[in-house]
Amino acid sequence: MTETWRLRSRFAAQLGHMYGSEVPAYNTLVDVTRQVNRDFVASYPGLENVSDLARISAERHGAIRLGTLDELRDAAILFGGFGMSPVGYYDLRIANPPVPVVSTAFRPIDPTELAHNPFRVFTSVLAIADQRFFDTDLQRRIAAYLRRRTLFSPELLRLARAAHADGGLPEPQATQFVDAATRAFSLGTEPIDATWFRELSRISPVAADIAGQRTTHVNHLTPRVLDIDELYRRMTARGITMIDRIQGPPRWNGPPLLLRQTSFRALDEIRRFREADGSITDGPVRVRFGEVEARGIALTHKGRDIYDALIGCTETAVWESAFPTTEDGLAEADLAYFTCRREGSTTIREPIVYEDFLPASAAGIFASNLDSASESVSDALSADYGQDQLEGAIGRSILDPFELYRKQQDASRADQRSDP
Ligand code: OOG
Ligand code: NI
Repeated sequence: MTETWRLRSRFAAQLGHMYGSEVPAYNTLVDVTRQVNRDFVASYPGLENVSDLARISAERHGAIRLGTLDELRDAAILFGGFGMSPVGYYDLRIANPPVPVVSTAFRPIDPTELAHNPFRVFTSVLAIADQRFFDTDLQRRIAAYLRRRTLFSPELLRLARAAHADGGLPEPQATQFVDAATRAFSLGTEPIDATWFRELSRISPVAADIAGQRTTHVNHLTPRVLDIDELYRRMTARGITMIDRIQGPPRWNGPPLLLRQTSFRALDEIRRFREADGSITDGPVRVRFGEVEARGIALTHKGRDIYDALIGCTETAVWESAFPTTEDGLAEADLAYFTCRREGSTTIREPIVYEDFLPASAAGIFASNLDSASESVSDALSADYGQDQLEGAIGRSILDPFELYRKQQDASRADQRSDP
């Protein structure tokens, strides 16, 4: 029996292998990330207490984009087979700039499972029925196009259900499951309908990426780096043009908070198109990119409110006056989550690493990697794509990240008290 977490780490590794062959700059990014992490750990002995380098080196998040709530339901079944549950609801339609999607992230939630392999996938669904982005005629045509495609085969979903029910799969099903799941996210090779794709691209590049072709694909795969400023410098020194900034707070004189991310645009990928006259042509499509992230402490609601109020601010001094610059200070002010552990007669406090995403960075990452600047938004009434609708499609609730961190913190405190 291959246990769930082993299926998950094989899936993450195989996706990385596939993505690296599709987007070679990803391999460079992973190499540089590994070097930066090694150098960082070498210069800060004792870091193993904060997070484990082996976990960090294997750590990735992927991003995928789906067309419908039915496709989301199938994705939830697929990821369920890898022990990944939906956590967090992100409405990127109200982000700045607006993106016509709503999202959740599938990830392991149990601390032991996270320690084994924390693979997570940011999963977005096109808000087709939202009139602010798409008029009625286009909505109808997008929906008709998407109805005719199947992203995840019945056989793949059957394996996922079995893996979920049994906590893993025996061979050869385990290999079949991982292979088929990986293939479901490979870049399509069938010719793209040129007229349809170009029409959608003019209205919404995100819609073209999602609903302009018969398959989905990994949009990016993101390694975790311990010093993102250093990574940014080294990638730039290698001649790779990064987006103009690192999303998130500036580097400051305190512990890393939540998430900082940056990215570079992948090169054009040559895809085949079927023109209106039936001829096949080659053309560039440029939607995939390389992203990298640094993860810090999970903030409480109280901490997050301060963070959100400051997020546009790049002045280190402002951050340092709004937040305590030590872990002790953050803990005492109830701004961040920690677990505690007894070692001999002393209690050691450890920050809980943020495992989730941020709507502002997510929208920024979407937008910074599109050809045209932004989506056109009218002020027509918004169709609802609330959390409850996503939950209805998936058939289970979407977990609240704050609750997960709080429970983890409470559980470690309760262990302390019951320890003799
Ligand atoms: C997802 C963007 C969100 C992140 O790291 O915030 C994301 C996408 O581009 O599809 O991956
Ligand atoms: Ni990402």
